[in-house]
Amino acid sequence: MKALIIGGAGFVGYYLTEHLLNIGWSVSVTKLENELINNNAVEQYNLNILDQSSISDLLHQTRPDYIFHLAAQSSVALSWKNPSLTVDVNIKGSVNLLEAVKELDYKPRLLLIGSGEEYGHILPDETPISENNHVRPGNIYAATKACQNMLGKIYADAYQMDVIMVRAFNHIGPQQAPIFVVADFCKQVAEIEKGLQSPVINVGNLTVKRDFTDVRDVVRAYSLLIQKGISGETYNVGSGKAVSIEEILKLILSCSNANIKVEVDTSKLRPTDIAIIEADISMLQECTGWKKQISLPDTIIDTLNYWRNQ
Ligand code: A2R
Repeated sequence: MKALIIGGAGFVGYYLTEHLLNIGWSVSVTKLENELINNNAVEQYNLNILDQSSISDLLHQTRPDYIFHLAAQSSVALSWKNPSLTVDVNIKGSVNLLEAVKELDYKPRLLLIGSGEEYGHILPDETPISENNHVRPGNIYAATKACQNMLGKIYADAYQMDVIMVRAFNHIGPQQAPIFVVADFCKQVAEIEKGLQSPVINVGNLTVKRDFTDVRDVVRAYSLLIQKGISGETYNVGSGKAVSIEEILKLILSCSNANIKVEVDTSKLRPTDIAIIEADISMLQECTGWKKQISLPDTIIDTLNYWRNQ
């Protein structure tokens, strides 16, 4: 199988590349010109998805069976600061890709990666949240991903294209940027252990519950969905079980011998935190048989060890 990963230099791109190579696929990846991918086993191409003709040229050159669209402006915080860039990359970039695929003389399968953030303001009786729930995006990043999802469905229906959409919930693991909670806590603990930070860990709202999955399990779900998913459908990808940030913190602290005090940093509190976000993953499981393989404590120890080695 020939796979093309658009946006392969990011957090998920690294793990998806490794997984696809492991299952014996031939893999091409795109990256931005200033990004680096240290992997000689893949073909690498520079691509900015805002340039539609470059996407077409690349697709004609590589003729992939499967296309994973990971390229995005993926930060919620940056989406508030730079909404135009977020709209350009996440909506216009996706349309450019859909148009380029539409013009091909064959039909590759395309997986569009969206986000659990699209559901936004989830009501208490909507948990665990299923794919046919209302989407009420609460930030600009989420709105652009909801739009990408709608566009994917429109192209699948209007042009009989083979497009599958996912909504991914929180994914975690080694190498994730410390703007995300688990990486942030693990980095702080590792720095405290090395004496680089005073023995106080700064935290935000500990009571909220989120649905965390190891990124290595997430990319397995993506490769199963691109093979078995039904065109035009959306699938949640998550663990199906929400845990509180407090439980996560306790797990991380239990992996360290350091004596660490917990302090609330008000700058980490968000005004509109939703109490619980938990995915209904029955569609994913019925379609692919996917089950998570890596437990939360194992992910946490791997992530902590990653930061200890930095
Ligand atoms: O923003 P950068 O410099 O980190 O580059 C990101 C890249 N990217 C682009 N690629 C092509 N054309 C563009 N105009 C463009 N703008 C940004 O896409 C980065 O290398 C990659 C996305 O990777 P991450 O930001 O690390 O996201 P992650 O965690 O791998 O998530 C993959 C997908 C995204 O669609 C997320 O929104 C979704 O899963 O959760």
